Amino acid sequence: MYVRVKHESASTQKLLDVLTDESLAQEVTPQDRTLGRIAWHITTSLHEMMSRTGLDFEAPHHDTSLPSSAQVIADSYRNASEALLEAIHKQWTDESLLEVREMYGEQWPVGLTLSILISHQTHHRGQMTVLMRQAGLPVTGVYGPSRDEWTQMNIEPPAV
Ligand code: NI
Repeated sequence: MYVRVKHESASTQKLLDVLTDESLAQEVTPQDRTLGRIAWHITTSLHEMMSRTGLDFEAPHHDTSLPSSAQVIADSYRNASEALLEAIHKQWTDESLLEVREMYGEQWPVGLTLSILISHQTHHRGQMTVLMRQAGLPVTGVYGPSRDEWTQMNIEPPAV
């Protein structure tokens, strides 16, 4: 599970590292979250969800206002996920994953919360990659190569 969280953090970081300040305003409709808002939501979700399990680590809280700098968002995510991984390593054992905590009015084992954190991040990362395409940014692969990466490998991307 620890390795999985680490891999997911690295995939998210690769996307956050290519955001530009201008791209943060990219939106799909005016009613929906901008690219910057989604990136910040992913970042603050680490502490918002995991602190409910009792895990103690330093990271931006969910009510922290949206930074206007893409670099600040990327660095905040890097620091938050490093702090999260260190806290898991130091504060939990395999048995901790089976302990049940009150989460959003329900009873969830800690391992389930961790799994939902990952799914939640994957969901929003998918939204980010579409907005990143619309903003003209390069997209990195997550579970396989992106179109850009096929091209870098001198392989014809799969037919659309
Ligand atoms: Ni969400």
